[in-house]
Amino acid sequence: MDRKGADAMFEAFREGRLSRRAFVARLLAAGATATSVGALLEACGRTETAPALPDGELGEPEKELAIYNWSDYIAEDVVPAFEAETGIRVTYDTYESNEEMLAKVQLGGGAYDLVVPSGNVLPVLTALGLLFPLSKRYLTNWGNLAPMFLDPVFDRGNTYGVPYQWGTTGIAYRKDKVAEPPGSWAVFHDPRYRGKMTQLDDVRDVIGSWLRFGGHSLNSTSEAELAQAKADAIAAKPLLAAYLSAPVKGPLIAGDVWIAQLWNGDTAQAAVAQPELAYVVPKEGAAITTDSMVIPAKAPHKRAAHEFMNFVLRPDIGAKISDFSGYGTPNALSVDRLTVKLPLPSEEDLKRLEYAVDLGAATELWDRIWTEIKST
Ligand code: N2P
Repeated sequence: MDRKGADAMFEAFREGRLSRRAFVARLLAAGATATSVGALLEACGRTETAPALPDGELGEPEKELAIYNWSDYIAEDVVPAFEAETGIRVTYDTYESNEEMLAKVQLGGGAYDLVVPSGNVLPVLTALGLLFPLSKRYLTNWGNLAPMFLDPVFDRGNTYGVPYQWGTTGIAYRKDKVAEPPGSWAVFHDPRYRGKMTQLDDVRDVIGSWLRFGGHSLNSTSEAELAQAKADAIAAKPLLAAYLSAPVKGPLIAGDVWIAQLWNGDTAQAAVAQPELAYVVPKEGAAITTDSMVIPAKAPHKRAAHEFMNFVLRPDIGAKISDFSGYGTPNALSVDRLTVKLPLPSEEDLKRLEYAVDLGAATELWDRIWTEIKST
């Protein structure tokens, strides 16, 4: 192999256009030893760090794919590029909460091939037998994922999910409308901003914020702590214009809402249109979330879903998605390509951030409290 050929091959491998298997085969054919191949893989940042996944054979990719994802969570040109490259026709629907998605997946027998639950919801789907285990053989770009996103507590061995994007829950605010940056969840008790504030329409984020405000874990199952969080949420309610998730971007941009509990990425998207928007993670701490791509057990196009997952795992595609969404990429090879730099969370960041986990039997108590908060 000449120098130019070798360079092109390395580039193709790094970009994810050449599979690990093909790359290794070509290196060996060119006379490389197993040890030097290992060293090269390491140098390319594509070593296998994840535990072994199941590896079922799924045949040829189907010609269709139905994706159900959070709203405003993908760059516009990603799906058309995937369709053009693979000839797979994609239908793409969106949701605003995990609960909305869960309800559809529970009801719909095979309506969707790929959905994107948050870390705390993935175990719920698996416990209900609603997910199909990944087939690693089709995820040739798997090695691009940063180690911190592998083998998460909510999906041991990455059996079901491919990390898609990560983000935090904080406070979006209009610099031109508020006296000082709202550095505490207490701002939602501040009568100066009556009617100009919103919290997310999200059971985990709202109750979680008030738990953190009270100095507790946002995964608390203590009745006393939850009772206090409920009281704090209800005290904030008369000051709120609404419980509103991603669609709050419009009112924030227009100036109808000044302070919103919101996710970092959606805030960044709104800030493109409204430079007066800023984002803060309150001092009491907040949620960090990884959303993962998973395949429903009844999905009719499982092989096509794997094709899409592998496409997203490409460094260029991962960067494109984050550049649009404002959320972080779990792809170690995408981070450097971002136009707006969003580094992986540091140790320091992680001290104030907490992952929501599945609440198990306490889910019912949380749901009851949420219903009471919303109906008060
Ligand atoms: C995209 C919202 C996805 C973030 N609009 C929720 N974790």
